[in-house]
Amino acid sequence: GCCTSCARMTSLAFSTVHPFWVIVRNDVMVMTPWLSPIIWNGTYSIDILNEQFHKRGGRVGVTVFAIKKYTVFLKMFIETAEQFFMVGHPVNYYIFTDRVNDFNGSSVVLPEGRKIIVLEVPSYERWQDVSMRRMETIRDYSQKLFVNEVDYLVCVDVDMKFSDDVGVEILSDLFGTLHPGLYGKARESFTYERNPQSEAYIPTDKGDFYYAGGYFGGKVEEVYKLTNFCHNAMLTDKKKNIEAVWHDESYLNKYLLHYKPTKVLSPEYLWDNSFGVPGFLRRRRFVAVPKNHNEIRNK
Ligand code: 2GW
Ligand code: MN
Repeated sequence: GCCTSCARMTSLAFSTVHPFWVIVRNDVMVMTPWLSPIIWNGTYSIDILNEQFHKRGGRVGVTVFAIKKYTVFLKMFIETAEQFFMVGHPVNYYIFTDRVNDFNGSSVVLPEGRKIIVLEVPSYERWQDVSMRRMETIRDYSQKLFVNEVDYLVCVDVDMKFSDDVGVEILSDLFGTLHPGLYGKARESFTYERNPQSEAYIPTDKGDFYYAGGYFGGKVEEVYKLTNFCHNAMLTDKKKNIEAVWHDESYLNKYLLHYKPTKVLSPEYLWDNSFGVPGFLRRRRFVAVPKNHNEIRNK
């Protein structure tokens, strides 16, 4: 705690005096100016949230893309997700790949209610297209598949592993995640697209947060709207021979500036150990797997 009275309040709250959880983080922002919670360890009770979610019978889908050599990341991703992701809740893993034979789903045994669905997609020559076309694919499958099977979608990068709990506390109509590299940095230094001709353009005096391309989600209908916007914006730019500086991430940031997320995930949910472990980071729930860029990125 910051002072003795905070410390006392905390211990009182956890004793018998008051039944409610007390939000005790004073080192980080726990709410946006538009009153969406920012999710950090210590700001919620997972027991209450699990009970609520269970009563409503929510279903969660995860989308992950493993194109070309990126199939090597799937095993670690799934195995650690089974340890930490939405434990005790139904989950559909939607694995999009061009190498359906690379992933032997039978090697991972999933408990009832959790399953892997492998979906074949074309691979693009340019890696920028591999990354950006995820928006189009998620949009299309939202309409033709996800909407019939799940309530929420969690759309993430595959070059990652879970190392601590990620549960229903992240779920909301529309959520984005604070990029670990730009957390706490000045708005002017955010790597938004700065070309006014681009659909992803954000001027230097605008922008709430810098959100990460590798972790967003929400209700299927909201994810449909987000991915539809991003894909169409990319196509409009492409006609003008423009490609935003950080590809899909730039368009995502533009969308979330105008359609404010109803929850924001702290960098606990998307960390890279090359940034060290700052004091505010009490948990590292989902971390980047170091990759040999030359080896993995060249076909
Ligand atoms: C190949 C060469 C160079 C870069 C990416 C790829 C590649 C990516 C690939 O051969 N196969 C593949 O399946 N991918 C998918 O795209 C995979 O799901 C991967 O996690 C995702 C993004 O590529 P990644 O993880 O190598 O790039 P990061 O970690 O720098 O991603 C951030 O920036 C991207 C835009 O440049 C995206 O916004 C991404 O969501 C961000 O996390
Ligand atoms: Mn990545």
